[in-house]
Order: sequence, then structure tokens, then C-alpha cells
Amino acid sequence: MESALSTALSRRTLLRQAGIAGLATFAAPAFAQSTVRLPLPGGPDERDLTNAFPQKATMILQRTQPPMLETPFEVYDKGVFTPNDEFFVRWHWAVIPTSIDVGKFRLNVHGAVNKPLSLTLGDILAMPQIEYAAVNQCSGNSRGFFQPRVAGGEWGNGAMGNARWTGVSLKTVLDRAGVKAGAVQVRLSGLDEPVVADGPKFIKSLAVDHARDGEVMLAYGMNGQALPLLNGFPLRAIVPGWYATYWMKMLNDIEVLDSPDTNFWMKTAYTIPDTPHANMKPGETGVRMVPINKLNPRSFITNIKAGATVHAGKPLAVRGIALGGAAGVKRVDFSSDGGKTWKPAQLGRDEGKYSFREWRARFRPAAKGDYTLMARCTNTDGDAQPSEPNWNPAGFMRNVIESTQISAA
Ligand SMILES: Nc1nc2c(c(=O)[nH]1)N[C@H]1C(S)=C(S)[C@@H](COP(=O)(O)O)O[C@H]1N2
Ligand SMILES: [Mo]
Repeated sequence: MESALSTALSRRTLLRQAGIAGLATFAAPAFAQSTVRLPLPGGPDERDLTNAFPQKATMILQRTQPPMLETPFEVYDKGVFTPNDEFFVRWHWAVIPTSIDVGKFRLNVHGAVNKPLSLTLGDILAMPQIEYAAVNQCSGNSRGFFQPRVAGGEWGNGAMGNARWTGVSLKTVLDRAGVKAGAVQVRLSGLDEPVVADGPKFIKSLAVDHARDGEVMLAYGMNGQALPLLNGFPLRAIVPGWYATYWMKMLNDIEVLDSPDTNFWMKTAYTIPDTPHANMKPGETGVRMVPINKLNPRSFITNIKAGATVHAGKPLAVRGIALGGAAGVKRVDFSSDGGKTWKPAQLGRDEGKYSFREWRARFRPAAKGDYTLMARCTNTDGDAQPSEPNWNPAGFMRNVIESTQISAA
């Protein structure tokens, strides 16, 4: 792994990757190759598939500019790591560099620090390396299932992915700069720019203690390769256990702040009701809103599609993936009778608490008829998936025990 990684991430490879990206263009209209069924309560049921984006295989096209590409759900059945070329893509603004000169790239660290830094990729590659698996999930993943429907990217369940990330801890970089006493937040920004002059640049901040927890990573490696351009080449933030909105891509600027960040993306956008599972009633007023933060546990059946017909009397192997969110997966329970009875599923290899975890269960549909299969994840903090779906006006943090209807014949 060590040598594969250093090869994958050598300066030459980084350069070659940047070259490939430079040749490709995602500004050209992506063409629809074919369509996929993605049934959502408010429609549409059909989505275009595209392979017109650089370093990306066939993806569900949510939007061309800025690019929003969803991972086809079958990908999650292939294993707990999401391949880089099938990893979802989400950007807020369409002015995104189509190539990066890795020789000229600098990560600037400034603000409330003793010593401002301007780091090359070589400087960063020379720092102590850390590595772990973590799920990157968009705040709006599964938004298309909200009822009543809410505005925004109408994602199915494919705005999430798990990768093994390699890089340096943000703490290493901050310690080198020397954070001044009285600093409160660390603001991250990347190379993308608003398309309109008065548009607010996409920037996000973390509390200083969080930024210095040793886990928050500046990643240059993703599943042993350099990051695809659209996933933030050459460097992005990994904030394990937290929603993807903080995982700044093409990260080139870190500003240590001595007062709380009140920019649009922290104060107005990406806020959730400060209630369990960010749940509120449509139309409810006076709800306290806070910046979105930790991921919740979720689980999915990946090998059986809704509407499938199986053999009555024969054992059926069911498998899927789970994420614990801000804590590890403690258990996954499986039900074949719509949640009346549950039994523990068998957990697959532990790839780390922030990773997807495989689970497996078996059941025998004894009689012909309909069955409702369900999986419920509980994390090591004791949080479990709710049986009723949450709701909030921005369509964030969708969570419910998912069910898959099948029939035995
Ligand atoms: N520079 C930059 N970083 C960004 C964003 C962005 O618009 N610009 N979007 C964030 C959001 S909301 C998401 S969901 C993730 C998506 O990560 P991915 O495209 O690698 O899947 O990137 C995050 N980092
Ligand atoms: Mo997102």
C-alpha cells in the first residue's frame, strides 16, 4: 500500500493527472446516454445517465453546470469502498478550474496565526501521513424522498460515498503556522468561484478545537489514487463523521478567524432545526436553527431491488451497507415482516468507525406473498435510525428505516 500510494501520488503522477483533466472539459453540455429509473415521490421517475465527465464512469446526471452527478445505487453492492470514478460529485458554483498546475499550486494559511504559510504540494507530501476510511455524504442526500417535497437537488440515495483517504492532519498544518490564542474558527476555501460577481463564494468554517482534533484531514489520496478533479484535486478537506458540506474541495486557503464566521454558507445556508434528527413539522415556526454537523446512522439493502420476486420456501441472502455516522456501526438489525420482528444481521469487516460497513442476513419466505424487508442501524453512541422519516424545509439529513417490498412466488 505504502509504495502503491507513493507511486500514485508522486509529483509526476499528480502532473499527469492534471494534464488529463486539462484536456477534458466538463463545461461542454453533457449528453444523455440512456436513462435510469429513480422513482421519487414527486417524480421524475427517469433520470439521464452520462459518461461525459472527466475521470467519471456512468453517472446519474442531476445537473451539468455546476456539475451534480449521482452514484448509481448498484455501485454500493460492489463493496464498501466507492470507486473514484463512480463517486458522486457536487459543486455550488460553475467556475471550477479544468486543470491544475501542481507546480504552481499553493495552500495558504493565514489570519490569526504566528507564521503565515504558503505550502507547495511537495511540502504537504513531506508531512506525516495519516489514512482512514470515511463516508462523504451530502446534507441533501435522499432529498427527493421528502414529503412534502422540498426545493433543492432532488437526489436519490446516491449522494454518498466511502473512500480510504490519505493526507495530513489539519492539526499538523495549523501547528506549523501556530494558531494564536483567541482564535475561534478555521475557514476553508477552494479554487472554485461564483458565476456572478455578487454571489457568495463557497467557504466553510470549523471550530478551532474540531480543526485541531488530529482527525480532520487535508487529503491528496483517495482509494490509493490522486483525487479526481471533480472530487477536489489536488487537495480536499475530510471531516470524518460530519456532512460533506465541510469537506472543502480544491482547498487552497485556510484562514484562522478570531470571531465566528457569519458568511452566507455558515449562517443562512446549511442550517438545520436543532432537534433530534433535525426534524420539524412543515410550516412550524420559531424553530432554533444551527449549522448542520454530524452524520446520523443509516443502512441500506443493496442486493435486492424493490418489486423483486423471489422463490417461496427458499432461503434468501440479503446484504447491504450501513454507516454509523459520527460513531461506529454497533449493530444492524434486519426485519422481513415490516418491522414487527427483528434479528441481528452479521456485520462484515470493520474498516474503521467512519467507514461503510457491510452487513448480511438470511431469511426464508416460507409462504407465497408480499414481504417488507427492513434494515436498522444503531451506532456505538446508541443512536438508531428512526421509524418515521424526518422533515425540514431544506431537505437535509433524510433518515428513516428503509424498506424494500418484495414478493415470494
Ligand atoms: N470547493 C468546494 N468544495 C465543496 C463544495 C463546493 O461547492 N466547492 N461542495 C461541498 C458539498 S455540499 C458536498 S456534498 C461535497 C461533495 O463532494 P464530492 O463532489 O467529492 O462528492 O463537496 C463539498 N465541498
Ligand atoms: Mo452537499
